[in-house]
Amino acid sequence: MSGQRFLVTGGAGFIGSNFVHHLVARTDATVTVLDKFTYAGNAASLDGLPADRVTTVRGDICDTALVDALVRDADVVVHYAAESHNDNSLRDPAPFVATNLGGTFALLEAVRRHDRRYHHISTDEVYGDLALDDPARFTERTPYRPSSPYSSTKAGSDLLVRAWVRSFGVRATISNCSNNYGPRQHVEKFIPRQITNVLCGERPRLYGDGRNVRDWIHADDHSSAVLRIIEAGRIGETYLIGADGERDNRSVLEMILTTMGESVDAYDRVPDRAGHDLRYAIDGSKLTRELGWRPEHGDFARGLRATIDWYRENERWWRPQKAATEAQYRERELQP
Ligand code: NAD
Ligand code: TDX
Repeated sequence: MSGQRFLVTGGAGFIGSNFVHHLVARTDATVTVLDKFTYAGNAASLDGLPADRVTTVRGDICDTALVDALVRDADVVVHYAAESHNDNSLRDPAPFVATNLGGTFALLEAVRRHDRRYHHISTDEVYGDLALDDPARFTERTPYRPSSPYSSTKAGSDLLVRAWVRSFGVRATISNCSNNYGPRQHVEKFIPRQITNVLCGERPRLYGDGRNVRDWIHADDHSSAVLRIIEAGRIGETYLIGADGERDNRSVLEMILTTMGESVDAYDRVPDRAGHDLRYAIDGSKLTRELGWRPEHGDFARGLRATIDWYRENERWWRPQKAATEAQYRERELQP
């Protein structure tokens, strides 16, 4: 792994930027970030990184000429770039199809041409959802059953990767991770939305009855798992990444409120998300068994406190996005 050149797509987003920081801290790799800087990309997320090791290119993963040149100059490609928000995909699926499917296709063709190692970042949402009272969890063998435009385009992108491995011998691995939390997550997402609502004096918003369960993992743990897979994962394999962090949305919201010194019921219930997945749950035992990976941030209450502190201390990072994000949510709440 020494001295390798990484191309990280979506490296100005929440999880991609976490991985770039992780890579710089834990390896001697050099990194090129390819990011379109959509509403979700934030240059400040890459602040403090050494200029002699990290280069940022503003561009689209659907731009085949640009992608070809950048892939040619890399040893390893790690593909994070995506349209990532379910609610947005319900309002306008078009960019999800273009970026998540078209962009992955462009990258796969380039890694095929140049025979580069490729790691594909995906989500547990490709497996659909589980019943609240079902003891089952997702494994690498669970059939694909995505629900939303977002998750169906991620599922399609995973299938492209599998086909390129089998048909063209592309050296790829795939990881499907559960819900991430931590610093630098866009304020459209559940946890940062509620934290910043409280900081702005706005009431948090819970969809439906709040019984939906998400399996939370700290973004630092996601990054260490991805690096481990790149170092030691078997080509062609899929690895699920999770940290046994199942919690229902209402409990998470109540934890945010109490941690921030608010009354436990100081939130509003708003109309449910269309097609809202009930429960996600990851069985991550393959990754532990095969590659010896374990999460280091298993204490959710502690991770949440640190995340709340980060949003308190980094208002300059999130404030510019807050008003526009909430304006879009207000439109959604007004829809019949
Ligand atoms: P994000 O929305 O915070 O960041 C996405 C980044 O991709 C942004 O910087 C954006 O500018 C960039 N981007 C979007 N379209 C692009 C394009 N056409 N070309 C180049 N760059 C483009 O997303 P995130 O939450 O950091 O998610 C990153 C990846 O991890 C996604 O592939 C997502 O499916 C996956 N994932 C996310 C979670 C989660 O909980 N957030 C969980 C599992 C997997
Ligand atoms: O205001 C809200 N109120 C609310 O109750 C918002 C924004 C969300 N929710 C609920 C919906 C979900 O059940 O909270 C849960 C989490 O919502 P999101 O943060 O939108 O995440 P989710 O839809 O679970 O998808 C996330 O995890 C899997 C990421 O956005 C995806 O990119 C990832 O693949």
